[in-house]
Amino acid sequence: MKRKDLYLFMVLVAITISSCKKSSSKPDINTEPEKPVVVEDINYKTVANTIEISPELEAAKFVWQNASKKAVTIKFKYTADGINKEVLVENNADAEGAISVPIFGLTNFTIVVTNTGGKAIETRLMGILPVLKPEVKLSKAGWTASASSEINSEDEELNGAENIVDDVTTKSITSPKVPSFWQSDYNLDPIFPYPHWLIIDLKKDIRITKIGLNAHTDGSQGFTQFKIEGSVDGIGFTDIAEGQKTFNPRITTEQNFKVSPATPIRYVKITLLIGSDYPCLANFEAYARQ
Ligand SMILES: [Ca+2]
Repeated sequence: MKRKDLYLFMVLVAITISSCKKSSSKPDINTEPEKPVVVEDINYKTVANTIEISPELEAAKFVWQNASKKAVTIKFKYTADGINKEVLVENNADAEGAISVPIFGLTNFTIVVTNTGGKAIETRLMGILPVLKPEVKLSKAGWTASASSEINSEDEELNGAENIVDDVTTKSITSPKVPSFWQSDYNLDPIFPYPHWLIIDLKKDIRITKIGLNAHTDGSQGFTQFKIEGSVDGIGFTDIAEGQKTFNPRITTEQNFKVSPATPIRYVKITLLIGSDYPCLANFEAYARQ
């Protein structure tokens, strides 16, 4: 064999051996030993199956049975006042357990049960409307109100914002035949523009459920569209009535609007969006469950 041929022969042999090596290599085998399966006591499931919910006055009551008295941990997760909350019953071995969770409206709970120290969980979903206190009209004693503008001069008329938080029967000092009312400033030129607003200070945080508004006796001096906002500090306001509302300025009896603030609030803001050039409002009321 010539040197060149010998060289080619050697290369071919090398390639063959190399490819043989590859084809004969064994596949990887996972030799890690299997972890032993720990079967958890099913007491957490047994307890979860006994949980019952019932309504109480501004609360949800939960009861459960734990005949074995082996400790369980139960988590009640829910949302209230727009905040995710959790009530934890830890390491509980009561044969008959019970807990009341304060709520103020329809509430959905996610209940998670584990053996104390265990890893397996059992979940239950339950919703309930608590027993609610009766809705009552609040006393306005001490309440104050301010406005984006007002007519409040002895030389003209006394139609300041405070006239919406006096008693609904109180007459206007400068127009004694009609109930007292607020009016936006009509002296500016051009006229003071929309939106106009009124802020009522309830002086303490209240979970109000409804407001009432009475129009001024002159239906041509009113507004038709407005929005209702609430605040805890008088600075940051958020919608509490799901958007724009319609008001009839020709109805002097109380017109009611449901509100649902995420938390108890101290300030209510009425923002007038559409209406006559210098609108009036005679009265404001608020309601809560007490
Ligand atoms: Ca009034």
